[in-house]
Amino acid sequence: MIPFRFLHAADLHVDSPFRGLQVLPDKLKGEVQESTFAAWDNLVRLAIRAKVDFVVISGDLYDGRDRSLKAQWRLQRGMEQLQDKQIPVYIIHGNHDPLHREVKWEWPSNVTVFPTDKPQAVIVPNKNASPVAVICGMSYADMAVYENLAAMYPSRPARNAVQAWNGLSPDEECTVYADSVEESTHRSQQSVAANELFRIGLLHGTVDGSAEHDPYAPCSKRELVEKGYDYWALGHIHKREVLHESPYIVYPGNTQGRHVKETGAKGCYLVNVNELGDVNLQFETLDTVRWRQEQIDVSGISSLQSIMQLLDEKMAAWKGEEGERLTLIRVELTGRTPLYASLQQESFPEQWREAWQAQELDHASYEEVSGILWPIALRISCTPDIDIEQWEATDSFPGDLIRIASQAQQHDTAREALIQEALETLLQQPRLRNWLASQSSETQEEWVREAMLLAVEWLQSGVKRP
Ligand SMILES: [Mn+2]
Repeated sequence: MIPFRFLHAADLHVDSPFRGLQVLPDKLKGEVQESTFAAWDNLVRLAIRAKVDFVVISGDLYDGRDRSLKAQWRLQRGMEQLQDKQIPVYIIHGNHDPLHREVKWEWPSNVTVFPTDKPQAVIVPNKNASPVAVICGMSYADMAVYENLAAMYPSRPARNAVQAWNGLSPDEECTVYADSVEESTHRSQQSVAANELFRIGLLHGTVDGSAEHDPYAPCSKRELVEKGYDYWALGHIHKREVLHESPYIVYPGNTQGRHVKETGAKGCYLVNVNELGDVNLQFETLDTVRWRQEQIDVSGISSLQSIMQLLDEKMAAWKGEEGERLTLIRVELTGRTPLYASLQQESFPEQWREAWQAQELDHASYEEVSGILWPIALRISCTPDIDIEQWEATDSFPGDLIRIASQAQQHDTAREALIQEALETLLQQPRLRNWLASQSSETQEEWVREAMLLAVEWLQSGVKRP
């Protein structure tokens, strides 16, 4: 086998709208909105710098079914830069950017888009025009695909493609992309054997189900292992994961995080294949804006000032870790604390957040946003410094309160009655009434719990401990 290297990326979601970040100052908002484009530019630069033989992209290049012109134009520009360096790109489309009838976009000749009706195989040459791999892929035609597409992939992609390459007609189970075979005359003169080719499957879909994601193109890991490919280049799940080695089954994750649940470094894999067909994976970051979620345990801390100080120390340390990249962070305070009521009452989260934000903007120069660590939220998930179980067992007013609250948490009718009674005056307002009706029972349970904790803590300051 001839050694070669390629980039495997997926889920670029170029031109993601980043709704819900309207509250950001303009210069940060601009950086965030540009980030999916910038990650693409970084991918193109990396491919050129690493001198890869080709690039594969496993779906969701665009964020929306109706690709914006701006997104198409930026992708086009990158593809042209890759073309200048003779780097081919192999693409499938996914659930966010299906290849529907209205899509009319002419890519430069280095780009191969796999069709929607059935999988196709393409023989891929390295920089010296020697065939090194066969890639098999297929695109979505619709936004929701519930069929098992993997089942349609041929189990002998190399043999089929090689037959076509060598001028023989391929088996029925898979069509071969004719362009790659015919376009270059010096290539078609080489004869090639199937066992010399590295087999890559491009698939956008869900392996072994996952409650968090739309179950598009579901299949099992076992099924992929048994198909007889060397590398499954997957897309769809935005969290990077190597599901299997030998054969490799890989989700590279998205190239740029798009909200606070998509935390940590984002990028793609640089895949090196040696003469024995052994695979070496190297993760390369591409993101320009990073998301982070952190927890701080404040139990044992006795003043708001000390909590402030601890927050500042932690933030400074995280800022150091992130370096030059704009980072958006959500911080959560946890632990049992006597400051519970103060943290709830004194709009502590808003005050701290605003103070830190002002300081970050102060340090940033006019258009420069590098190195900013921007708190988007400070969430208080602490519990008061009281022993709920001990109180609950007592014949006291706090004991009664805890028992009523736990009844209301467990039983829908009891909770509704309690909330109706407590919010009677507010419920005169039709809009508030509608809003209340739209809240989930989990949210309402949380209200009851928080109200109970707060009330018991207030009472405790005036009542003797049991
Ligand atoms: Mn996606």
